[in-house]
Amino acid sequence: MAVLEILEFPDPRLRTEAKPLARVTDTTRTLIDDMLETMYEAPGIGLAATQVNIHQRLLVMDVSDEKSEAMVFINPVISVLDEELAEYDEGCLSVPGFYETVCRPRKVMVSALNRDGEPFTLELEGLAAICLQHEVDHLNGKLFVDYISPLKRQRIRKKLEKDQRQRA
Ligand code: QAP
Ligand code: CO
Repeated sequence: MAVLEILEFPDPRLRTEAKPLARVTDTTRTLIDDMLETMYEAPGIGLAATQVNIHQRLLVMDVSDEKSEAMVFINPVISVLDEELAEYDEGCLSVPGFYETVCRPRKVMVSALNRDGEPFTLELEGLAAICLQHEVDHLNGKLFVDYISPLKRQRIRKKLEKDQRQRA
């Protein structure tokens, strides 16, 4: 297992649209295990392959308190079950140190493949529904900062660019 490097906003590679996986292989499962280790180590509740510069439609999350309920979604497809929106102060491992309120549908259905390549369908609400939508956005090259004001986004960009320069 390995902890992978996480891309940070405004890295243009975060804007890449991920491609569906044609099949789920041992290589996929190694990537899943590395992504879970990377997420738990951060620590975070969700991580999309895009964030570790792998442009495949794959994400992991664990919204449980005990951090004992790893979920894996390969080629996920979301449909909205309830148009009612829920507000949440979202963060992102690719936007470290910043949290902003985002509104998203509160209840969704997701169809995906599991780590064995078998299809499943699940209804999610609460934090799991929010997190899943946030992670699927990553696979489409979208970030939570795209939902906030351009002024706030610019402020975040400047601060992270400065942090990244100081580290380099
Ligand atoms: C996405 O985000 C999410 O700024 C997952 O300094 C978050 O795991 C979806 C993290 C909230 C819905 C609601 C963020 C860790 C982790 C930071 C994360 C940080 C350290 C974010
Ligand atoms: Co994120």
